[in-house]
Formats: sequence, structure tokens, C-alpha cells
Amino acid sequence: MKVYATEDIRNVVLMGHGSVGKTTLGEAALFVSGAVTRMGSVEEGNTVSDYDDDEHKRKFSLNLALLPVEWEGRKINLIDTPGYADFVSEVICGAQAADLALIVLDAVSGPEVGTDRAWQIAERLKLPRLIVVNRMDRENANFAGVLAAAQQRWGTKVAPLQLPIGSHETFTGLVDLLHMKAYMGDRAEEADVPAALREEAESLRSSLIEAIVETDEDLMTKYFADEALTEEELARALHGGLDQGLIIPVVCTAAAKQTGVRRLLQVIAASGPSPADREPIAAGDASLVARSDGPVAALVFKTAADPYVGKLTYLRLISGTVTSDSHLWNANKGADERLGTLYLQRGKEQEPIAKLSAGDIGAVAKLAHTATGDTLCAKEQQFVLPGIAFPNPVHSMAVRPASKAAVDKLGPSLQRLLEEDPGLRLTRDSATGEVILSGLGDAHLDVTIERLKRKFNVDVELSLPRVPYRETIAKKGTADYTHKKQTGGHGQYARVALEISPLARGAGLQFSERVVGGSVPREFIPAVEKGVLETAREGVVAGYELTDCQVVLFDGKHHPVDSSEMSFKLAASQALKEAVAGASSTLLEPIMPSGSAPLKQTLTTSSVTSTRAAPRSTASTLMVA
Ligand SMILES: Nc1nc2c(ncn2[C@@H]2O[C@H](COP(=O)(O)OP(=O)(O)OP(=O)(O)O)[C@@H](O)[C@H]2O)c(=O)[nH]1
Ligand SMILES: [Mg+2]
Repeated sequence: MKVYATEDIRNVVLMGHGSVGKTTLGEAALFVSGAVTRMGSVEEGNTVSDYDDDEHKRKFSLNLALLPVEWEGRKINLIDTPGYADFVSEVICGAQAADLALIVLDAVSGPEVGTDRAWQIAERLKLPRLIVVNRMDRENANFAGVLAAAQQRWGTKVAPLQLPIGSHETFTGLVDLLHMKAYMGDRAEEADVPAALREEAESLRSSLIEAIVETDEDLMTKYFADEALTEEELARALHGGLDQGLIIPVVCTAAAKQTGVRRLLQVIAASGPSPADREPIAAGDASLVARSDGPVAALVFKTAADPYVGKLTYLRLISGTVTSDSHLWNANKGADERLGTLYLQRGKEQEPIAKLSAGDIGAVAKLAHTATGDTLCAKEQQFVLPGIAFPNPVHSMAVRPASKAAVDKLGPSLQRLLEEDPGLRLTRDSATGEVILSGLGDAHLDVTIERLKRKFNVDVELSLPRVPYRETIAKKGTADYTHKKQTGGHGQYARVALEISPLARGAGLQFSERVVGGSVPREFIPAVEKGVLETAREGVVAGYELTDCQVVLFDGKHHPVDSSEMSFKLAASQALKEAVAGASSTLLEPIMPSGSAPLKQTLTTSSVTSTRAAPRSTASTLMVA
């Protein structure tokens, strides 16, 4: 593909609820533009976008995919994203690299939960929007109903740019309301507006013109002066209004049949914003605009692992020009990166390209230090672009290697998956010692586990994270335990008497001694303490750490030959267990830090203060070598 100038680039993210036809729309765009010679389908598992085995298996998208097409002198970088909620990080990454959001609606169900999620992301990133009512060939397709629902949800700036001709089996084309022409079939053959639709088209056109006029003062003046408005003027104002988010045009398609797809590409090419139309991006004190002669600044919006070229880094060039075989500086990591070949990425395929103009999207392989959200720039002129904000994980499972072979491979393999998937988190729960994998839902973790197996042949088991309960006591207890093994040869002997008493919540476990007369020689007291602390850590009653009590060694006995540190440690351990057994042991459940709803109290009145027993949220992050 040739190198396109910034003004001729369109970065367009496909967003919306699951299963509304985003991937199919991308596939149809590739097909009608000639980028592919055969149209694949999600059912057959041969679309360019859903190339991952897990996507084939599930028949829905899990990753974002780049689908660049050329149309009417423009390079349209379509970015397909998943509709399934668990994979929203991919949607956020895709939207971060785009200048226009295509909000895809189903022609029967209209706006849905996933649509609202997509809308919020586009709103937060201030992305101009275009609404596509797809699957018009379905039974009960209802363009007018969907349009009304969209206007109700998002206001009058939602305006129809097209009127479908027919629906379901009779959906054969559409009327372009701006030019008042009909475009028939998958090849969008130009025709007159069908007489039966003329009246409806006229009335819709006037509401479209009103919506366009409202975005442009000069045009407003002419309009109210009843002066005629030319199509060029309207097209220019539509472009401006769309770019500023003042108007949200609605078009219609049946992607599976490619009907309406050529006109959609035409609308994007003619009216969609180019990177040069976007607001300057603040990077520290600097303010960057999409100029190829400007300083180099690129945002990394995706990291993928390719079986052939290895780690792939997707970047959106905010400013400047980047060429193959050059060096860039990772401003976040403070490290040099050698860029090998620059690629145009289409699905899983790479096509080498010489350079990228400002505003364009490309990929490079094998960067050493760079992760999603980083900025690449020139070492001499450094910028840090605003990073990418990801939602906090909501679903956590403990992960364990399922076989000996998996033990060493687990850490590095999970790290690789974390690089690719910013929605994942890996932590170690300092309270239970478990490795916790967190994500945006159970499907998210299931897919991650399958990828571990498929990509790295690592078998793991997932289980609900252990709640870091604690054990404590509700009343005083004592125990006097003798450990004795004297069956000839070097025997073992130690007698330990302990007293335990409850302490305030959060006090932890405290050990002290008030041995008199050397009943327990000084050198063995540390062994007693060690025995007490180890047993407390393992838990006495239910295997949870014993806490918030005072343990006092107050008496004991030793044997001049058979006593040793080991025998006193063992005796201390047993003595503690016996003391707890008589002191009304209690299970404590962690409570969330203040301000969050406390978990239900366990058996007794007292509950853990957050200082001693670390609730899950304070778990430390695991660094895998
Ligand atoms: N009848 C009809 N079916 C369509 C059309 N477009 C897509 N489909 C079907 O709708 C289903 C979902 O299509 P996808 O392209 O996977 O939808 P998606 O929005 O990418 O779904 P997610 O990846 O889950 O977000 C598939 O069975 C498609 O064949 C269309 O225009 N008409
Ligand atoms: Mg899809």
C-alpha cells in the first residue's frame, strides 16, 4: 500500500454490543475495497479480523484487529473490537487509536448494554461518532424504530443521513438524503429515489439539513434567510459538525450481503475526520498536532504476540514521520528502541511499508522495552503522551500450575500474556501466599487459561481465592506439654508450659516469657518462640494464621542430654495447639477497608481490623523473573 498523507487518513474504530456484525462489516469493507478477494464469515471462521483460534472456537471477537482499506483516495484504518464485556480493554485500546467511532447497532434490537458501554468510551475520549444500523436484512428489522431509540438516548444531534429501501428480504439499497440519490444492491448502483419513498425521504432530509445547519453559523444565517444551500456547503458543514461531535449521522447496512457498505466507506472518506482535524494532544507542556514535519510522537495502543514475528507493537503516530530501520526513544521506560521493518497490519498479516505519516497506524516487531500505553519519540525531543486508562479487574481466581512441568514456565508465560492484555492483573496475596489472576470476567480468565495452554503449553488450575481468614481466641488458655523420645541413643526431651490470652483486634501475635529459675534454659527460649510462631502461621484449628493473642512461656523443663532446640520447638508447637483448644478459638473474616461495605461477621462479635490481617486489596504485585 502506498504512503498516505495525513489528510487522507481515516482512523475508524468499530464499537458496539456483541454480535451486531462489527467483524462482518469490517470483512465486507475489505471485500468491496478489494483488499481481500473472498468475503469470509464468522460462522466459517475465516474472517480477517477474528483470526485467533479462541475466536474461531467462540465465534466472537476477543481482540482488536486492524483492517486497513483504501477507498476514494483515502486510507481507512478500520479497527474492529470485541463486543463482549470481558474484553473491553481491547475496545479502549482501539478507541484510543481512532479519530471516529462507528457505533454499530442491530436493526432489530437497537441500542443495547454493550452499545452504552461503547458510547461511554467514545464520550470519554471525545470521539466523533457515526451510527451504523446493521443487519437490515433480518426479519423485523426496523430502521425508524432504531433511529427513534437512538435519538431518545443520545438526543437530536442523532440525524439520519440515509433511508433504507425496504427491510428484511426487501432491503435492496438506500437513499442518500444529502444528495437525494438511491444506491442499490451490494454494488451501490446509483438510481433515482423510489417514488414511494420520496415524501419520507424529503421530510427526513429536511430534519437532516436542520441538524447540519445547527452546526454552522454561516449556514444558519443563510438557512433562515431562506437562501438555497448547496450540497457542497452541506457536505462541508456535515464534515465539520461530525468532527466536532455536533451531529451524529445514521446510516444503514446489511454487512453480510455488503449492502450499504460502499456508501458507508464513501461517508467515512468524504465526511469523516482525518487526524489533521483532531484537537491538539497535550504531552506535558507540548501540544501535538498531526503534522508529518512535526516532532515524532507515537502512542503504543496494542501489544500482540505473533507466532512468526514474535512480539508485535501497534502504534498510532500522533505527530511526525517514522521510517523503517530507525531508532526511537521509549519516553516512559527511558530506553532506546530499534525499529526494524514497519508494517501495515491487516488481521494477522503484515505488509512491509517504508514509512508512516503523522496520524497513521502501523506495527513493528520485537521492541525490547515497550508496552501498551507507552510513548515512542525522538531521543532529542521527548514527549510522554497521556497513557491509556483501563478498568480495574472485577474477577479474581487463584492460579496454580497443574503439573511439575508447568511450575517454571507459569511465571514467564503469564508475563507474556499480561503484556498482550492490559485488562489482566497478576498479584500475590501476601495473606494466603496464592498467586491471583484478575480480569474483567470469567470468560476473560477462561480465555487466558486456554491461551496459556495453546501458546505456551502450560497447564494450570483455577480456583476461588482463599479468603484470608484468621484464627484467634476468645478467652485465656494454658497448656503444659512434654515432648519425650528416650528410647536409647540420643533422645529428645522438652517440657513447655504456655499461657495464652486474647488481645485487641489488630494487635497481632505477641510472644513473651516469664521463665524463672532457668526451668527452660535461655538458649532454648528462641526455639520455643520459633515453634509458637511457625505453628501460629500455619494455623491451629482451620489452617488460618492465629493472631491477636499473647503467648507467654511461663514454665518448662529440660534434660541435660536429650534437650535440643528441635525438641523445644516441637514441644512449644504442641503446647500452643493444646492451649488454643481450651481457649474458645474463633475464625475471623477480613473486612474491606473503611468506606467499603464490611463482609459478614463470622462466629463471634469481633472482626479483623484492616491493619493486621491483610484483606485482598492490599496484596503485593508478583514480579516473575
Ligand atoms: N443477517 C445478517 N447477519 C449478519 C449481518 N452481519 C453480521 N451478521 C451475523 O451476525 C452474527 C454476528 O456477527 P459478527 O460480525 O461476529 O458480530 P460482532 O459485532 O463482531 O460480534 P462480537 O465480535 O461478539 O462483538 C454472525 O452470525 C454474522 O454472520 C448482516 O448484515 N445480516
Ligand atoms: Mg466481532
